[in-house]
Amino acid sequence: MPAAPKVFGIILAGGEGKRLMPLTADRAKPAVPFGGQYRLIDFAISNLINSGLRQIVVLTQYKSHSLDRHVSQTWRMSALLDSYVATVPAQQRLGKRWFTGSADAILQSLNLLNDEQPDIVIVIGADHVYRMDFRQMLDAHIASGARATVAGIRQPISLADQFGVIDADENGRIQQFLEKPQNPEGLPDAPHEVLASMGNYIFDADALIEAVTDDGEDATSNHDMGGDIVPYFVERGEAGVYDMKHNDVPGSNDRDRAYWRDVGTIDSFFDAHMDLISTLPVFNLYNMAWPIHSQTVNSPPAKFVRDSVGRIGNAIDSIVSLGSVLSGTHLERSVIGPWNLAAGGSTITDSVVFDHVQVGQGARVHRAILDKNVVLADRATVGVDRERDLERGFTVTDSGITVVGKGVRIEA
Ligand code: ADQ
Repeated sequence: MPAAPKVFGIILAGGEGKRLMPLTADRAKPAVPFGGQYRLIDFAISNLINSGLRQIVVLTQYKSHSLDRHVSQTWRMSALLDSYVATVPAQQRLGKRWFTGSADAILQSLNLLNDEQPDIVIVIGADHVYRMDFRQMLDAHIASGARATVAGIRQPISLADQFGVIDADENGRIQQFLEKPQNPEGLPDAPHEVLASMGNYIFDADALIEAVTDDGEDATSNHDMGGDIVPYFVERGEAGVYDMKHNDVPGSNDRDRAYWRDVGTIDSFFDAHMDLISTLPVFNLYNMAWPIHSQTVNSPPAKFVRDSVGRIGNAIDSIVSLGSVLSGTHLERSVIGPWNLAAGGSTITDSVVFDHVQVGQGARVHRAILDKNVVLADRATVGVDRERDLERGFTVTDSGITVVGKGVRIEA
């Protein structure tokens, strides 16, 4: 490995995100808005950029238009410095087929590696909220001599069936990797936890090319990074683990160091929003030593005013994005995206509101997620009566979060 290896970033962003429906009915999961003014993919790209990467591709497939538009508008880099964040759609380079899995997405994109000739490839997902300094993982990868390194983080054993579960020896070599197991063993020092794969990997470039090429010839494979490629390296004794507990991101504190949330379900997506708004947030958006970048929209500031009859517009324990106007509205424990308009006497509590939503006079929103362009008529309610929300065709989770899809009008 050269002293200063050339590193290339691949973000896997083609998955469907079925468990986030209806928020993914019309957009790819990495394009789902998060935290008012971000899209989920901004966390992955910001982490790579802050880690010094300058050549990054985003492999897209499912309903990629808004993802493509967001990345190309937000992440313009300098052609002069040969820096780019480029979306690359499925191009059917190896026959008339879409990406059959995340490993196939890389196999079908090997032309990108042939063009750039990197020494190292960092491959990450696009559906998590976290900060991570990949330079530290890269140093560990090189020092270990492993050809593939998987980032791991401790998670409750009850969630093991959503993750790849890592069993490593004392030197960090992975002995066993089980993708989404039903009944795994807990860790020796913590029986109620497992070491979960974060879906972030570092490979020696030649090893990755060999692995996805071999995998492409295996008719029994699902062509999945977690299910097939990681086990391929484990079988050869060439896979190491990088424990996220060692990752010390500049500017992080004891509360948000090693914060990581998979926001693949409505409940976890909602909970991650609540993590943003507590007074001492467990995920701190205001850490400017490791900024999370997003599109800078040319919008006026958020505004809080009394309505025509003097009702006060206010917000407590909330985030309100640019362009939103709260006129006589009481807002509490909520995250409000750009360009929303809420009218007098309305209340919005414990909720997540995307953008361009209108909330009428006296309307009430509680424990709800409202997608773009939702309209609540005057005195309409949502999230207050579970049965009524189900009757109206809204998604309601077991924990009682109501989700209203894009453009729906809710009558009183
Ligand atoms: P999952 O998240 O369930 O588990 P997957 O659905 O493959 O795995 O998604 C991983 C990433 O790949 C996502 O960003 C997704 O958008 C992308 N992706 C999926 N299919 C794709 C395709 N056909 N083309 C392009 N991109 C695609 C994974 C790992 C687990 C790990 C968890 C952590 O498999 O081992 O524990 O991530 O959340």
